[in-house]
Amino acid sequence: MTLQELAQNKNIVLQCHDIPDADTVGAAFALQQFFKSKEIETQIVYGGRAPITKPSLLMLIDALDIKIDFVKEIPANTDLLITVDCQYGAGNVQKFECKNWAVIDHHRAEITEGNNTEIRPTLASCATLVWDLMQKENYDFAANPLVADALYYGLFTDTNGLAELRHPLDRDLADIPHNKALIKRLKNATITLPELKIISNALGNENSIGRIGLFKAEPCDPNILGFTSDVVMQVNSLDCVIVYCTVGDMGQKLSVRSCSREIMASEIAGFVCAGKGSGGGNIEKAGGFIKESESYLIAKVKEYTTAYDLIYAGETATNLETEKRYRKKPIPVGFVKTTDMFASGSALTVRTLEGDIDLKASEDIYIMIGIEGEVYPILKHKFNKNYTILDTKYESKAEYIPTVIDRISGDKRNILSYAHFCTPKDDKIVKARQISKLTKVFSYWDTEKYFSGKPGDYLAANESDLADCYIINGKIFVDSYEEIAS
Ligand SMILES: [Mn+2]
Repeated sequence: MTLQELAQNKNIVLQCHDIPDADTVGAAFALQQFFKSKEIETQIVYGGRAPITKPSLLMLIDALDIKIDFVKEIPANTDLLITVDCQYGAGNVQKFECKNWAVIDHHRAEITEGNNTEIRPTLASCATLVWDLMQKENYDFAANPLVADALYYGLFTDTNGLAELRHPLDRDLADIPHNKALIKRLKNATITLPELKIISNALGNENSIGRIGLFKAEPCDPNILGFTSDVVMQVNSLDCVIVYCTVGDMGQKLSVRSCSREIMASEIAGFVCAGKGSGGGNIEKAGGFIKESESYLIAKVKEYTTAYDLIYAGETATNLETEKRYRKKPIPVGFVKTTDMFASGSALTVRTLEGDIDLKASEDIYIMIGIEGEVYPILKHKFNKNYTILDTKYESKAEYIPTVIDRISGDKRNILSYAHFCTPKDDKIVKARQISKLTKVFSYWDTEKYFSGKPGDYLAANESDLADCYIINGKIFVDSYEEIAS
Protein backbone atom coordinates (compact mmCIF):
# COMPACT_ATOMS: atom_id res chain seq x y z
CA MET A 1 0.00 0.00 0.00
CA THR A 2 1.25 3.50 -0.78
CA LEU A 3 0.02 6.90 0.36
CA GLN A 4 -0.28 7.89 -3.30
CA GLU A 5 -2.95 5.19 -3.72
CA LEU A 6 -4.89 6.49 -0.70
CA ALA A 7 -4.63 10.01 -2.11
CA GLN A 8 -7.01 8.98 -4.91
CA ASN A 9 -9.87 9.60 -2.43
CA LYS A 10 -11.46 12.95 -1.62
CA ASN A 11 -13.10 13.09 1.80
CA ILE A 12 -10.67 11.31 4.08
CA VAL A 13 -11.10 10.81 7.81
CA LEU A 14 -8.06 9.88 9.92
CA GLN A 15 -9.10 8.03 13.06
CA CYS A 16 -6.88 7.72 16.13
CA HIS A 17 -7.38 4.91 18.63
CA ASP A 18 -9.52 5.46 21.73
CA ILE A 19 -7.70 7.08 24.65
CA PRO A 20 -5.28 8.59 22.12
CA ASP A 21 -1.57 8.86 22.79
CA ALA A 22 1.09 10.99 21.14
CA ASP A 23 1.95 8.26 18.63
CA THR A 24 -1.54 7.96 17.16
CA VAL A 25 -2.10 11.73 17.20
CA GLY A 26 1.38 12.56 15.84
CA ALA A 27 1.08 9.97 13.07
CA ALA A 28 -2.43 11.18 12.11
CA PHE A 29 -1.23 14.80 12.06
CA ALA A 30 1.70 13.89 9.79
CA LEU A 31 -0.65 12.03 7.42
CA GLN A 32 -2.97 15.03 7.41
CA GLN A 33 -0.08 17.27 6.36
CA PHE A 34 0.91 14.79 3.64
CA PHE A 35 -2.62 14.80 2.19
CA LYS A 36 -2.69 18.57 2.50
CA SER A 37 0.41 18.71 0.29
CA LYS A 38 -1.68 16.83 -2.29
CA GLU A 39 -4.52 19.36 -1.81
CA ILE A 40 -6.72 16.86 0.02
CA GLU A 41 -8.46 18.06 3.16
CA THR A 42 -8.80 15.51 5.96
CA GLN A 43 -10.38 15.41 9.40
CA ILE A 44 -8.68 13.84 12.43
CA VAL A 45 -11.10 12.17 14.86
CA TYR A 46 -11.25 9.71 17.73
CA GLY A 47 -14.05 8.02 19.59
CA GLY A 48 -14.33 5.94 22.72
CA ARG A 49 -15.50 6.86 26.16
CA ALA A 50 -13.51 9.89 27.14
CA PRO A 51 -11.78 12.92 25.71
CA ILE A 52 -8.02 13.42 26.02
CA THR A 53 -6.79 14.47 29.47
CA LYS A 54 -3.11 13.54 29.35
CA PRO A 55 -1.20 16.75 30.09
CA SER A 56 1.68 16.26 27.64
CA LEU A 57 -0.66 15.28 24.81
CA LEU A 58 -2.83 18.35 25.34
CA MET A 59 0.36 20.39 25.27
CA LEU A 60 1.42 18.77 21.96
CA ILE A 61 -1.99 19.41 20.36
CA ASP A 62 -1.78 23.01 21.44
CA ALA A 63 1.84 23.54 20.39
CA LEU A 64 1.40 22.09 16.87
CA ASP A 65 -2.12 23.52 16.53
CA ILE A 66 -3.56 20.07 15.73
CA LYS A 67 -7.28 19.99 14.95
CA ILE A 68 -8.61 16.76 16.44
CA ASP A 69 -12.26 16.01 17.20
CA PHE A 70 -13.78 13.71 19.80
CA VAL A 71 -16.78 12.33 17.86
CA LYS A 72 -19.72 9.94 18.08
CA GLU A 73 -19.92 9.44 14.29
CA ILE A 74 -18.08 10.34 11.11
CA PRO A 75 -19.52 12.44 8.26
CA ALA A 76 -21.83 10.51 5.90
CA ASN A 77 -19.88 11.64 2.85
CA THR A 78 -16.61 10.05 4.03
CA ASP A 79 -14.88 8.41 1.04
CA LEU A 80 -12.12 6.77 3.03
CA LEU A 81 -11.58 6.09 6.74
CA ILE A 82 -7.98 5.44 7.78
CA THR A 83 -7.37 4.03 11.25
CA VAL A 84 -3.97 5.20 12.47
CA ASP A 85 -1.98 3.26 15.10
CA CYS A 86 -4.96 0.88 15.32
CA GLN A 87 -6.92 -1.53 13.15
CA TYR A 88 -10.45 -1.09 11.79
CA GLY A 89 -12.79 -3.15 13.94
CA ALA A 90 -10.18 -3.94 16.62
CA GLY A 91 -10.84 -3.67 20.34
CA ASN A 92 -9.04 -0.41 21.06
CA VAL A 93 -10.81 1.71 18.48
CA GLN A 94 -14.47 2.63 18.14
CA LYS A 95 -15.92 1.21 14.93
CA PHE A 96 -17.40 3.86 12.63
CA GLU A 97 -19.11 2.12 9.71
CA CYS A 98 -17.43 3.00 6.43
CA LYS A 99 -17.34 0.91 3.26
CA ASN A 100 -13.92 2.04 2.23
CA TRP A 101 -11.31 1.85 4.97
CA ALA A 102 -7.56 1.55 5.35
CA VAL A 103 -5.24 0.66 8.21
CA ILE A 104 -1.84 2.13 9.07
CA ASP A 105 -0.57 0.43 12.21
CA HIS A 106 2.42 -1.15 13.95
CA HIS A 107 0.66 -3.51 16.37
CA ARG A 108 0.22 -7.23 15.87
CA ALA A 109 -2.31 -7.90 13.13
CA GLU A 110 -5.77 -8.51 14.63
CA ILE A 111 -7.69 -8.32 11.38
CA THR A 112 -7.38 -10.57 8.36
CA GLU A 113 -9.44 -8.76 5.72
CA GLY A 114 -8.95 -5.38 4.06
CA ASN A 115 -7.27 -4.37 0.83
CA ASN A 116 -5.59 -1.27 2.15
CA THR A 117 -3.70 -2.36 5.21
CA GLU A 118 -0.14 -1.52 6.12
CA ILE A 119 0.65 -3.26 9.42
CA ARG A 120 4.29 -3.56 10.50
CA PRO A 121 4.62 -4.95 14.04
CA THR A 122 8.44 -4.84 13.90
CA LEU A 123 8.33 -1.04 14.17
CA ALA A 124 8.27 0.53 17.63
CA SER A 125 5.90 3.32 16.68
CA CYS A 126 3.25 4.18 14.12
CA ALA A 127 5.18 7.41 13.63
CA THR A 128 8.05 5.33 12.21
CA LEU A 129 5.69 3.67 9.74
CA VAL A 130 4.13 6.97 8.62
CA TRP A 131 7.58 8.51 8.32
CA ASP A 132 8.69 5.63 6.10
CA LEU A 133 5.55 5.87 3.93
CA MET A 134 5.95 9.66 3.57
CA GLN A 135 9.65 9.33 2.75
CA LYS A 136 8.72 6.98 -0.06
CA GLU A 137 6.55 9.83 -1.44
CA ASN A 138 9.52 12.22 -1.14
CA TYR A 139 7.76 14.37 1.46
CA ASP A 140 9.92 17.36 2.43
CA PHE A 141 10.32 17.07 6.22
CA ALA A 142 12.89 19.87 6.39
CA ALA A 143 10.31 22.31 4.98
CA ASN A 144 7.66 21.08 7.46
CA PRO A 145 9.34 21.05 10.87
CA LEU A 146 6.07 20.58 12.79
CA VAL A 147 5.54 17.25 11.02
CA ALA A 148 9.03 16.15 12.05
CA ASP A 149 8.26 17.23 15.65
CA ALA A 150 4.98 15.27 15.70
CA LEU A 151 6.59 12.07 14.39
CA TYR A 152 9.65 12.38 16.58
CA TYR A 153 7.51 12.84 19.69
CA GLY A 154 5.23 9.95 18.71
CA LEU A 155 8.27 7.69 18.49
CA PHE A 156 9.68 9.19 21.69
CA THR A 157 6.60 8.39 23.74
CA ASP A 158 5.98 4.93 22.27
CA THR A 159 9.56 3.87 23.06
CA ASN A 160 9.86 5.21 26.56
CA GLY A 161 12.00 8.15 25.59
CA LEU A 162 13.78 6.32 22.71
CA ALA A 163 14.96 3.64 25.16
CA GLU A 164 12.95 0.89 23.51
CA LEU A 165 13.71 1.41 19.82
CA ARG A 166 13.40 -1.86 17.90
CA HIS A 167 13.86 -1.54 14.18
CA PRO A 168 16.67 0.29 12.34
CA LEU A 169 13.98 2.57 10.88
CA ASP A 170 13.06 3.59 14.45
CA ARG A 171 16.66 4.56 15.06
CA ASP A 172 16.72 6.48 11.78
CA LEU A 173 13.61 8.47 12.75
CA ALA A 174 15.20 9.15 16.15
CA ASP A 175 17.92 11.06 14.27
CA ILE A 176 15.49 13.48 12.56
CA PRO A 177 16.07 17.18 13.34
CA HIS A 178 13.38 18.40 15.74
CA ASN A 179 12.41 21.25 18.08
CA LYS A 180 14.43 20.37 21.19
CA ALA A 181 12.87 23.06 23.38
CA LEU A 182 9.36 21.78 22.66
CA ILE A 183 10.30 18.16 23.30
CA LYS A 184 11.92 19.18 26.59
CA ARG A 185 8.70 20.85 27.75
CA LEU A 186 6.60 17.86 26.69
CA LYS A 187 9.02 15.50 28.43
CA ASN A 188 8.47 17.32 31.69
CA ALA A 189 4.70 17.26 31.58
CA THR A 190 4.15 13.52 31.43
CA ILE A 191 2.56 12.79 34.76
CA THR A 192 -0.19 14.22 36.86
CA LEU A 193 -0.35 14.27 40.64
CA PRO A 194 -2.73 11.23 40.77
CA GLU A 195 -0.23 9.30 38.66
CA LEU A 196 2.52 10.19 41.08
CA LYS A 197 0.38 8.43 43.68
CA ILE A 198 0.24 5.28 41.47
CA ILE A 199 4.03 5.32 41.25
CA SER A 200 4.36 5.68 44.98
CA ASN A 201 1.99 2.72 45.57
CA ALA A 202 3.83 0.54 43.02
CA LEU A 203 7.16 1.17 44.75
CA GLY A 204 5.71 -0.42 47.87
CA ASN A 205 4.18 -3.40 46.03
CA GLU A 206 7.16 -5.73 45.64
CA ASN A 207 7.39 -9.46 44.97
CA SER A 208 10.95 -10.11 43.76
CA ILE A 209 12.45 -13.37 42.50
CA GLY A 210 16.10 -13.49 43.54
CA ARG A 211 17.80 -10.46 42.03
CA ILE A 212 14.94 -9.81 39.60
CA GLY A 213 12.63 -7.20 41.08
CA LEU A 214 8.91 -7.56 40.40
CA PHE A 215 6.63 -4.65 41.20
CA LYS A 216 2.93 -4.34 40.50
CA ALA A 217 1.25 -1.06 39.67
CA GLU A 218 -2.41 -0.15 39.38
CA PRO A 219 -3.63 0.14 35.75
CA CYS A 220 -1.74 3.08 34.25
CA ASP A 221 -0.05 4.52 31.21
CA PRO A 222 3.14 2.71 30.01
CA ASN A 223 5.02 5.90 30.80
CA ILE A 224 4.20 5.48 34.45
CA LEU A 225 5.51 1.91 34.39
CA GLY A 226 8.74 3.11 32.75
CA PHE A 227 9.11 5.90 35.25
CA THR A 228 8.68 3.43 38.12
CA SER A 229 11.11 0.85 36.71
CA ASP A 230 13.76 3.55 36.26
CA VAL A 231 13.50 4.37 39.95
CA VAL A 232 13.50 0.74 41.12
CA MET A 233 16.56 -0.12 38.98
CA GLN A 234 18.58 2.07 41.35
CA VAL A 235 18.16 -0.47 44.17
CA ASN A 236 21.56 -2.07 44.91
CA SER A 237 20.31 -5.63 45.45
CA LEU A 238 18.49 -5.85 42.11
CA ASP A 239 20.02 -6.81 38.71
CA CYS A 240 16.85 -6.52 36.71
CA VAL A 241 13.41 -5.01 37.27
CA ILE A 242 9.97 -5.70 35.87
CA VAL A 243 7.19 -3.29 36.73
CA TYR A 244 3.80 -4.39 35.43
CA CYS A 245 0.12 -3.65 35.60
CA THR A 246 -2.96 -5.61 34.62
CA VAL A 247 -4.92 -4.12 31.74
CA GLY A 248 -8.31 -5.20 30.47
CA ASP A 249 -9.55 -8.64 31.50
CA MET A 250 -6.34 -10.61 31.49
CA GLY A 251 -3.44 -8.71 29.98
CA GLN A 252 -0.21 -7.58 31.59
CA LYS A 253 1.76 -4.59 30.42
CA LEU A 254 5.38 -4.52 31.52
CA SER A 255 8.38 -2.26 31.67
CA VAL A 256 11.78 -3.92 32.06
CA ARG A 257 15.15 -2.59 33.19
CA SER A 258 18.47 -4.36 33.57
CA CYS A 259 21.88 -3.33 34.81
CA SER A 260 23.44 -6.81 34.65
CA ARG A 261 25.53 -7.93 31.69
CA GLU A 262 24.06 -11.42 32.06
CA ILE A 263 20.52 -10.21 31.39
CA MET A 264 19.52 -8.14 28.38
CA ALA A 265 16.30 -6.29 29.14
CA SER A 266 15.09 -6.87 25.57
CA GLU A 267 15.74 -10.58 25.90
CA ILE A 268 13.91 -11.17 29.18
CA ALA A 269 11.01 -9.08 27.83
CA GLY A 270 10.95 -11.22 24.68
CA PHE A 271 11.23 -14.42 26.72
CA VAL A 272 8.36 -13.56 29.04
CA CYS A 273 6.10 -12.41 26.20
CA ALA A 274 6.98 -15.14 23.68
CA GLY A 275 3.88 -16.58 22.01
CA LYS A 276 1.52 -14.57 24.19
CA GLY A 277 2.14 -11.03 23.04
CA SER A 278 5.25 -9.08 22.18
CA GLY A 279 8.23 -7.68 24.03
CA GLY A 280 11.40 -5.93 23.02
CA GLY A 281 13.70 -2.98 23.47
CA ASN A 282 17.40 -2.69 24.07
CA ILE A 283 19.98 -4.03 26.49
CA GLU A 284 19.05 -1.83 29.43
CA LYS A 285 15.42 -0.93 28.81
CA ALA A 286 12.55 -2.85 27.31
CA GLY A 287 8.81 -3.25 27.46
CA GLY A 288 6.12 -5.68 26.48
CA PHE A 289 2.57 -6.91 26.68
CA ILE A 290 1.09 -10.37 27.22
CA LYS A 291 -2.48 -11.54 26.96
CA GLU A 292 -2.10 -13.68 30.06
CA SER A 293 -2.67 -13.63 33.81
CA GLU A 294 -0.43 -12.15 36.44
CA SER A 295 0.51 -15.63 37.72
CA TYR A 296 1.61 -16.61 34.19
CA LEU A 297 3.92 -13.60 34.11
CA ILE A 298 5.45 -14.52 37.47
CA ALA A 299 5.91 -18.16 36.39
CA LYS A 300 7.69 -17.04 33.18
CA VAL A 301 10.08 -14.84 35.15
CA LYS A 302 10.89 -17.81 37.43
CA GLU A 303 11.43 -19.97 34.34
CA TYR A 304 13.84 -17.41 32.91
CA THR A 305 16.14 -17.65 35.92
CA THR A 306 17.09 -21.25 35.03
CA ALA A 307 16.47 -21.27 31.26
CA TYR A 308 19.98 -20.41 30.11
CA ASP A 309 23.44 -21.94 30.08
CA LEU A 310 26.14 -19.30 30.48
CA ILE A 311 29.47 -19.53 28.65
CA TYR A 312 32.34 -17.11 29.09
CA ALA A 313 34.77 -17.59 26.17
CA GLY A 314 38.13 -18.77 27.48
CA GLU A 315 36.81 -19.37 31.01
CA THR A 316 33.94 -21.84 30.74
CA ALA A 317 34.85 -25.42 29.78
CA THR A 318 33.06 -26.13 26.50
CA ASN A 319 34.65 -29.53 25.64
CA LEU A 320 34.55 -28.58 21.96
CA GLU A 321 37.79 -30.56 21.35
CA THR A 322 35.78 -33.79 21.41
CA GLU A 323 33.21 -32.55 18.85
CA LYS A 324 32.97 -33.18 15.12
CA ARG A 325 34.93 -31.12 12.60
CA TYR A 326 33.18 -28.93 10.06
CA ARG A 327 34.55 -27.12 7.04
CA LYS A 328 33.06 -23.80 6.01
CA LYS A 329 31.75 -24.11 2.45
CA PRO A 330 33.22 -21.52 0.14
CA ILE A 331 30.01 -19.48 -0.12
CA PRO A 332 30.80 -15.86 -1.00
CA VAL A 333 30.04 -13.37 1.76
CA GLY A 334 30.51 -9.63 1.94
CA PHE A 335 33.11 -7.55 3.68
CA VAL A 336 33.94 -3.88 4.06
CA LYS A 337 37.15 -2.18 5.09
CA THR A 338 36.08 0.32 7.74
CA THR A 339 38.56 2.86 6.35
CA ASP A 340 36.93 2.64 2.90
CA MET A 341 33.80 4.13 4.48
CA PHE A 342 35.18 6.63 6.98
CA ALA A 343 38.50 8.22 7.92
CA SER A 344 40.68 6.18 10.23
CA GLY A 345 39.90 6.91 13.89
CA SER A 346 36.20 7.80 13.32
CA ALA A 347 33.82 6.49 15.98
CA LEU A 348 31.28 4.37 14.13
CA THR A 349 27.95 2.75 14.86
CA VAL A 350 26.92 -0.15 12.65
CA ARG A 351 23.13 -0.26 12.67
CA THR A 352 21.85 -3.82 12.24
CA LEU A 353 18.57 -5.68 12.72
CA GLU A 354 19.96 -7.15 15.92
CA GLY A 355 21.02 -3.81 17.35
CA ASP A 356 23.84 -1.27 17.14
CA ILE A 357 27.51 -2.30 17.15
CA ASP A 358 30.06 0.37 18.05
CA LEU A 359 33.47 0.35 16.35
CA LYS A 360 36.36 2.58 15.42
CA ALA A 361 37.38 2.95 11.77
CA SER A 362 40.83 1.47 11.46
CA GLU A 363 43.09 -0.09 8.84
CA ASP A 364 43.00 -3.20 11.02
CA ILE A 365 39.24 -3.63 11.32
CA TYR A 366 36.97 -5.03 8.61
CA ILE A 367 33.25 -5.74 8.84
CA MET A 368 31.93 -9.06 7.56
CA ILE A 369 28.42 -9.32 6.08
CA GLY A 370 26.98 -12.82 6.32
CA ILE A 371 24.46 -14.48 4.05
CA GLU A 372 21.50 -13.34 6.14
CA GLY A 373 22.79 -9.77 6.36
CA GLU A 374 24.26 -10.37 9.82
CA VAL A 375 27.43 -8.37 10.46
CA TYR A 376 30.41 -8.74 12.75
CA PRO A 377 33.86 -7.18 12.98
CA ILE A 378 37.03 -9.05 12.10
CA LEU A 379 40.69 -8.14 12.44
CA LYS A 380 42.54 -7.66 9.13
CA HIS A 381 45.08 -10.42 9.82
CA LYS A 382 42.33 -12.90 10.67
CA PHE A 383 40.47 -11.87 7.55
CA ASN A 384 43.52 -12.34 5.32
CA LYS A 385 44.14 -15.73 6.85
CA ASN A 386 40.59 -16.95 6.36
CA TYR A 387 39.22 -15.26 3.23
CA THR A 388 40.09 -14.70 -0.42
CA ILE A 389 38.89 -11.43 -1.95
CA LEU A 390 36.79 -11.83 -5.12
CA ASP A 391 36.66 -9.39 -7.98
CA THR A 392 32.85 -9.07 -8.15
CA LYS A 393 30.57 -6.33 -6.86
CA TYR A 394 28.78 -7.26 -3.64
CA GLU A 395 25.04 -7.90 -3.73
CA SER A 396 22.72 -9.09 -1.01
CA LYS A 397 19.19 -10.43 -0.75
CA ALA A 398 19.00 -9.85 3.00
CA GLU A 399 15.90 -8.11 4.36
CA TYR A 400 17.77 -5.13 5.81
CA ILE A 401 21.22 -3.96 4.87
CA PRO A 402 23.11 -2.33 7.74
CA THR A 403 23.98 1.35 7.64
CA VAL A 404 27.12 2.76 9.22
CA ILE A 405 26.99 6.08 11.04
CA ASP A 406 29.82 8.38 12.06
CA ARG A 407 28.82 9.14 15.65
CA ILE A 408 30.46 12.57 15.64
CA SER A 409 29.37 14.01 12.28
CA GLY A 410 26.15 12.01 12.00
CA ASP A 411 27.16 10.98 8.44
CA LYS A 412 25.32 7.85 7.38
CA ARG A 413 26.47 5.39 4.75
CA ASN A 414 24.95 2.26 3.28
CA ILE A 415 27.37 -0.59 3.75
CA LEU A 416 26.35 -2.08 0.35
CA SER A 417 28.10 0.61 -1.68
CA TYR A 418 31.44 -0.19 -0.07
CA ALA A 419 31.23 -3.95 0.21
CA HIS A 420 33.04 -6.60 -1.81
CA PHE A 421 32.68 -10.33 -2.06
CA CYS A 422 35.11 -12.73 -0.51
CA THR A 423 35.14 -16.49 -0.04
CA PRO A 424 36.39 -18.42 2.93
CA LYS A 425 39.64 -20.25 2.27
CA ASP A 426 39.33 -24.01 2.46
CA ASP A 427 41.17 -24.20 5.72
CA LYS A 428 38.45 -22.64 7.88
CA ILE A 429 37.68 -25.61 10.09
CA VAL A 430 35.53 -25.38 13.20
CA LYS A 431 34.47 -27.78 15.85
CA ALA A 432 30.84 -27.41 16.73
CA ARG A 433 27.98 -28.85 18.71
CA GLN A 434 24.28 -28.28 18.37
CA ILE A 435 22.89 -26.85 21.58
CA SER A 436 19.75 -28.15 23.21
CA LYS A 437 19.26 -25.38 25.73
CA LEU A 438 19.08 -21.58 25.53
CA THR A 439 22.68 -20.39 25.85
CA LYS A 440 24.37 -17.05 26.43
CA VAL A 441 27.94 -16.74 25.18
CA PHE A 442 30.25 -13.91 26.16
CA SER A 443 32.79 -13.79 23.33
CA TYR A 444 36.33 -12.39 23.33
CA TRP A 445 34.99 -9.52 21.28
CA ASP A 446 32.51 -7.92 23.53
CA THR A 447 32.63 -8.34 27.28
CA GLU A 448 29.50 -6.25 27.80
CA LYS A 449 27.09 -8.10 25.53
CA TYR A 450 26.44 -11.76 24.94
CA PHE A 451 25.31 -13.77 21.94
CA SER A 452 22.13 -15.71 22.55
CA GLY A 453 21.68 -19.18 21.13
CA LYS A 454 18.47 -21.14 21.04
CA PRO A 455 18.04 -24.91 20.79
CA GLY A 456 19.07 -25.91 17.27
CA ASP A 457 21.80 -23.30 17.01
CA TYR A 458 25.47 -24.30 17.21
CA LEU A 459 28.22 -23.53 19.66
CA ALA A 460 31.37 -23.38 17.54
CA ALA A 461 35.01 -22.37 17.61
CA ASN A 462 37.84 -22.26 15.12
CA GLU A 463 39.83 -25.47 15.41
CA SER A 464 42.99 -23.47 15.98
CA ASP A 465 41.53 -21.56 18.94
CA LEU A 466 38.81 -23.54 20.67
CA ALA A 467 38.50 -21.05 23.52
CA ASP A 468 37.27 -18.33 21.11
CA CYS A 469 33.78 -19.80 20.89
CA TYR A 470 30.60 -18.26 19.56
CA ILE A 471 27.05 -19.06 18.49
CA ILE A 472 26.08 -19.79 14.89
CA ASN A 473 22.42 -19.72 13.91
CA GLY A 474 21.21 -23.25 13.15
CA LYS A 475 20.01 -22.50 9.62
CA ILE A 476 23.15 -20.57 8.73
CA PHE A 477 25.29 -23.38 10.10
CA VAL A 478 23.53 -26.05 8.03
CA ASP A 479 23.73 -23.88 4.90
CA SER A 480 27.35 -22.90 5.21
CA TYR A 481 29.21 -25.76 6.96
CA GLU A 482 29.79 -29.39 6.03
CA GLU A 483 31.08 -32.15 8.23
CA ILE A 484 34.54 -33.55 7.45
CA ALA A 485 36.54 -36.48 8.75
CA SER A 486 38.22 -36.06 12.11
MN1 LIG B 1 1.79 3.30 18.81
